[in-house]
Amino acid sequence: MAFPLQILGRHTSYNVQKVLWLADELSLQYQHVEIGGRFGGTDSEEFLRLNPDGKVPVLVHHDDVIIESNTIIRFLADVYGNGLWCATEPFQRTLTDRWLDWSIDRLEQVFVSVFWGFYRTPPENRNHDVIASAVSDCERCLLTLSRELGSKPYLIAEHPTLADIATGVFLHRLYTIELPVAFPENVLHWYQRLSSRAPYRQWVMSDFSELKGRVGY
Ligand SMILES: N[C@@H](CCC(=O)N[C@@H](CS)C(=O)NCC(=O)O)C(=O)O
Repeated sequence: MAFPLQILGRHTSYNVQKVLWLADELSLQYQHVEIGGRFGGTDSEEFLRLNPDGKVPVLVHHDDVIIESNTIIRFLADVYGNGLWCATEPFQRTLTDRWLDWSIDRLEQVFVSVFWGFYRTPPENRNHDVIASAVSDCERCLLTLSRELGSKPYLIAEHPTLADIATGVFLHRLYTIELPVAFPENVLHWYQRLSSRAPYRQWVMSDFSELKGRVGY
């Protein structure tokens, strides 16, 4: 029998990690299928029928197909989260939504410049000026997060929400890619708090070394 909940996508993708992290926080039963990257499969007709963009993650929930990582985590939080991961009241909801938007519009952009420019590019092809400028951009984003964290344990509440998932998924790689990226104290403590959560350790802190020097998917 097909699983009512399937998560499709390689676990080394930070976008897939957001979904796996939340699914485990919610103690959901699901089937995880590794697709994309070295596993291939994103250009098959079957997969393109699920996501015409050929990207992971994809969530199959009964007969519904949901794509885009932030849309998927919003959906899971709405259906299974009991209001803990994302509020339903319109104003309260903006407090998580704006971090989800910011994570794509700002943090992911600068993270990708560092991660692809440095980690996924072979040393002889790296452009050090571009990398240095991308690291400064990342550090500015970490300062933004630091200001929001203030003395709070998580971004918008005393407990983690979707805001922490959409942004916190980038921290581990930024902290461990052998390139000095300055972590403000608040952000470091937040990263340590996230690291104490089993789903973060299992998915976000998983080995990503197969991506080193790998310029294609
Ligand atoms: N905005 C999309 C981006 C999806 C995306 O670019 N996924 C990448 C992995 S992070 C992908 O599918 N790459 C092709 C592959 O892994 O084969 C989302 O948030 O889900």
